[in-house]
Amino acid sequence: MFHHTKPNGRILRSAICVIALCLMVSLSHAAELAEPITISSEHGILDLLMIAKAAPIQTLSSTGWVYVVCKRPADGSEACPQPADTPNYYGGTLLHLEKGDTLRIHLVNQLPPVTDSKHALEPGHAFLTLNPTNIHTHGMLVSPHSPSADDPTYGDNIFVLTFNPLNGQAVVTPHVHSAVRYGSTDYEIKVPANHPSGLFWFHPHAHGLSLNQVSAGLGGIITVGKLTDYVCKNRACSDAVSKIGVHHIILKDLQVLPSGDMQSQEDPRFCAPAPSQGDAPRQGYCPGQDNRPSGGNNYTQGKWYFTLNGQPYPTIPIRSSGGEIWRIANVSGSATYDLSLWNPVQNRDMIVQVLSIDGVSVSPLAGMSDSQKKEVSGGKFDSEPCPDVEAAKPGTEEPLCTRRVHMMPSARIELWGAYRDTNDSLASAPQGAFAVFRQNGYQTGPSGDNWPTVDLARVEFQGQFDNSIPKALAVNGEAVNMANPVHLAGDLLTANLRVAPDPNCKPLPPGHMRRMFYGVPTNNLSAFGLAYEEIDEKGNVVGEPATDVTAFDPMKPTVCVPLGPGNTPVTERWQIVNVATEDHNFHIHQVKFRVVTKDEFAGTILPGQVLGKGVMLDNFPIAHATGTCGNNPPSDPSNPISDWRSGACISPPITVEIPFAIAGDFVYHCHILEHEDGGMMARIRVRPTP
Ligand SMILES: [Cu+2]
Repeated sequence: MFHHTKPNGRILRSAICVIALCLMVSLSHAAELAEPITISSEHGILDLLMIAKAAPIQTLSSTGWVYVVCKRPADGSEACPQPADTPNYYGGTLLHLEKGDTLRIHLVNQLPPVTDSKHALEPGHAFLTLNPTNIHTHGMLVSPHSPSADDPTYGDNIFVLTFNPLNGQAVVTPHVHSAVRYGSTDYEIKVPANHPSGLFWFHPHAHGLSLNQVSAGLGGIITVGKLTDYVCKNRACSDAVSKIGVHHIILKDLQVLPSGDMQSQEDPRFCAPAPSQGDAPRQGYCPGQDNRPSGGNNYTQGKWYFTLNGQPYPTIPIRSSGGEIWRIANVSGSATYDLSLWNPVQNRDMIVQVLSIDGVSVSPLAGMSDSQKKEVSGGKFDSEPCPDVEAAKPGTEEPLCTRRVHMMPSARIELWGAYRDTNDSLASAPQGAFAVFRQNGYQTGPSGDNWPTVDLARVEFQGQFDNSIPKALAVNGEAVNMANPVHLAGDLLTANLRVAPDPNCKPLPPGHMRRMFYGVPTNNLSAFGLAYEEIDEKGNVVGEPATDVTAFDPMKPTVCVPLGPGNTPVTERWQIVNVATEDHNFHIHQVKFRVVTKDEFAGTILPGQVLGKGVMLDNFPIAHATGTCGNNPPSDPSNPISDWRSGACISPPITVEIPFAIAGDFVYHCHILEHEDGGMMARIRVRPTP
């Protein structure tokens, strides 16, 4: 849901932007997709200087906020060497780590004040205009530690804010809810030896400004280990990998106003959802529309860019005979992508193989129905059999294929695609064969947003088919290990023991579940919130039942989870219920979880036949409710939760199983950052056993 900004909403203007506008020329849209700037660890360490600042975006003729990243200068200076060709920092940097590495980040805040933040206008939130920031390593299974007497560093900890001293002194109110620092903050993040190889990302997590900072361009990706750690596990496949190309694809979007300034308080209604008949094809952006008739802003002559590594509508030539693996991350603040590879000659979306979801390689079992596969993937795609592949024996791993992927903000998915003929068989591409990598657009429910349709890239098939390429890649799935991360907990023992035990932190009784409601508070329809209750094995509420959702209270942890005996992982089941009439995106830090299928939950799946462990997620779409969900006047005692209990508001709960292995304080929230900033977040505490 989008809440209107004022029609004459203030816009970012900075000297740098004016200069950039004068100097910039529009770059060719036919540019070939470039890989992100990549910085790799050496000898087990990646020690970085990371400066968050405003910078021109030459590809988009505007200015964004970017991370300038380099290896930390030996002299301790807070400036990165300036290369002759200014790198496209907006596209996003790739940080490459190996398992067991240490990532050190000296984060410097040089951001300008934010002038269009919605939440800075709320009582007690003026400090947000100073644009404080921090950093989160999304999907990484690492400690969120706080500094201690002998270690001044932070782990993957969001309860710290770094202010730019040039922007002035913050008036600290309880809403700051974090350690307050000026200038810089040092992070040290140890990657466990048993961490999965895969694709992760990093972004700021300053509550109230997350949308602004991510939308303006602050975000990059992290890879752990090598693709060959999970692609592949047999000789035929390994031989083929060398013939397969790889691209890392960072999906970002930026709203550029008619003035040329970017808008950090992203407006989902910037463009019409789809082009009208006769409009030019939307290649890399959609044109702004005039929303004044409906009380919004006039974006005519503005452009909403949807880029790959910062490039609008690049060309992706597929030169390898084995096609390409695409490692895709949705680094948008709020946009949901519904992606496909459209073959205009065949008049359909091409089929591709799914290798990993949310940074963990998949190992689904044969014998699952297509609907079960959809369930365990969190509804991220509709699977279909991979072409020309013999059916696997039940109980063995089976490749996953699809034609469309649904990626809400923060989702990652790794795909293998190659040219295929009209039978979907791998084949040599005819001369001039191409496909369009497309955002098909998506409506996130009756009160949700209508994310626009945009063509993202032109994909040109040039490679000759090679018979040695297998019909499907044999994936060495790591998800099953992550479903019971006992080795990971062993790696993290020292970090976990730094956290003080809490005798008041009681384990959930066997068979009980925590239930989380996602919705809009009845007393504040412009906010977002969560509610909590515990249920027993029969589904009856234990203790205080949830009555209404409430916005984020950073000082009050909703849940405390003690680790198991000897600080081993402890697995809980949570029920997620969306009582809003728009989709949300459940995300929790410091863990991976699996979706428990309806059949497994109902006990119709035999023990030992647990299907879902082959897919582990860190975010998944929670589809909107239908029926009557609190659409009554506020004076009415009815609210979405009571409507859900009465059956008027229809929303089947989704059960997830979460193995907790990492101690500390962190959060779970909706990863549509407009919603997170609006309060759809809660604090969780995990404590070691004494
Ligand atoms: Cu949401």
